[in-house]
Amino acid sequence: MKLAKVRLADGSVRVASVEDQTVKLLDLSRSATIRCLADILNEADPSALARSLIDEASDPLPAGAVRFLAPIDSQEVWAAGVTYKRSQIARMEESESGASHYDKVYSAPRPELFFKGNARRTSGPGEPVRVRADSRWTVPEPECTLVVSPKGKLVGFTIGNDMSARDIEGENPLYLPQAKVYNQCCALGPCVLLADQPLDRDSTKVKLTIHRAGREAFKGETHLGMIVRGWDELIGWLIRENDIPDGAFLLTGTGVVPPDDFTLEDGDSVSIEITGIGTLTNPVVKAKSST
Ligand code: DO4
Ligand code: MG
Repeated sequence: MKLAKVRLADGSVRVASVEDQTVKLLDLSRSATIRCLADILNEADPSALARSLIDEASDPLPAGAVRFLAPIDSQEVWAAGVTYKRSQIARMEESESGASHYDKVYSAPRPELFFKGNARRTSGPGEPVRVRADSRWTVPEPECTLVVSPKGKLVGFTIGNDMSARDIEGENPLYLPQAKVYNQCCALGPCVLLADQPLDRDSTKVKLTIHRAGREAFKGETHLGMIVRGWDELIGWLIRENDIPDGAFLLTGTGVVPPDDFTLEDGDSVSIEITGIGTLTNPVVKAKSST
């Protein structure tokens, strides 16, 4: 079952189930305690609860009749890094001073985890993702994203874009937070595939396509079987001495890296498709540098 946050033509925001391009609205007023999508995701059995809240009185809608929003409420967004060999190699090349850190973290027991943002910094489908005005080299990172409950349970999967200023990160590893966390630095969506339908990692593809002026500027793909870490392993490290009272989204790292002479430009369009979840597409914005 897939759940989403959607905006209807009248402007109202609703939680919905999505199946075969058909959207069924949920009626949250039937529950005294459920106010948003996160409340459903954080319950013991999100599928059963969502099914019980489907509003049979309202007609199912075609997916094209609603606007999909980022499926986030008050959760934090975290990200894992260097979980694919491809990312380890790219990072070692980009950073002379930090190369050995990237080499070690790929195989160390403790993964790289960093805070990526919150709802305010996160774009939904169709909303812009940003290239920092002070970056000359920024790429999207297409990442399978775990939806984690406050108790650390894997409750679902969505698609994430971990926008990354590779020049800022490469100049000095201590600049990582600025390379990774800024306005519109992350995109999530279009829906959450509930985890009671587990993803088969080897057959789940992650595809990245970047369009520029109507033409394909980059295309690449990987599959989840290439990730060196397990989902429970990553979540276990995330919640170690670190409460997530509202739950969290955990991006699991990138295995698709455009060539080093490629940077996103204002007006590009980034699409990330993950088998079984859907496609997340965002336009790219970059303000002119004031420096
Ligand atoms: O170490 C820098 C970030 C790595 C990352 O974001 C990734 O591998 O996806
Ligand atoms: Mg990443």
